Amino acid sequence: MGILNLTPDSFSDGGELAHAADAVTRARAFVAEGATWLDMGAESTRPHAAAISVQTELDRLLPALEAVLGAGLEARVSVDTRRAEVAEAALALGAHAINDVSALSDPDMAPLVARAQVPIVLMHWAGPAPVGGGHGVHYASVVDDVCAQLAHRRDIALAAGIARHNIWLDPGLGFGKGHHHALALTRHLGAVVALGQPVVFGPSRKRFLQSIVGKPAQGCDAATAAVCCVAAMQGAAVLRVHSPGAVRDAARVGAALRLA
Ligand code: HH2
Repeated sequence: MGILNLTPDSFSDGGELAHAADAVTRARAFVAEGATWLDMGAESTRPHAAAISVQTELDRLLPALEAVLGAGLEARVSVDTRRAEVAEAALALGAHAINDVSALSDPDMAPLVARAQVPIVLMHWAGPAPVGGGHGVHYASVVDDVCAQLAHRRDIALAAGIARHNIWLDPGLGFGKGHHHALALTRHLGAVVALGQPVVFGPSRKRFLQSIVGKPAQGCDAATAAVCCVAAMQGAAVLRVHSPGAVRDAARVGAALRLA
């Protein structure tokens, strides 16, 4: 899954896709590199990102989404939003899935997705500290706690009428998790897979990788590929990354190792 951030302020690629045509160019390149999903988001979740209105999110998202959907690419498109109003507009344009980092915080999201019969990613996000932060969030065991909370969100989605196969789970690396939490969730991703839903894994260029390899975000695609291999080996279904070409072979190796 290739990330298309339509934001001026995302932590690794903010401002790169200012026009719909830029999004189409990058989407086409991602598909040529092997991406089968494109994830389009218009609100950054990095620490201290400015809060934006629904209208600003729609204004950034819809022209680019329409252009990407109309480009005839061999890929499906998910929309990264926590707002049902934005999700509804995106689904009306033809988006194929919703990626909700807040796991149904908007009460209108679950009924909307149930009616639309599309996949929704429910991501784990503990506490107020988003990407890169884990300070102040206490876990008895990060793996057990994340699994229990994801299972709970899955049950809420099921009760709202979302089909089981349309509920995808994501441990939410960086969202209320520090370095060691990210490593533990990567090493033990199989526990999330064992919940029985498709698992999305989003380590791309995140701070735990930056600190391991001592490089800024843009220098972390090889490190991203390394952890994606480990995730694929444990059965991750979708790898959400900024550089799908760098990750595709690593994911294939991981998937092959899983069968060895
Ligand atoms: N991470 C980010 C945003 N959305 N969605 C899922 N399902 N999983 C993730 O790990 C995830 C996500 C943060 O990364 P990015 O989109 O690159 O940054 P920003 O939030 O600054 O736009």
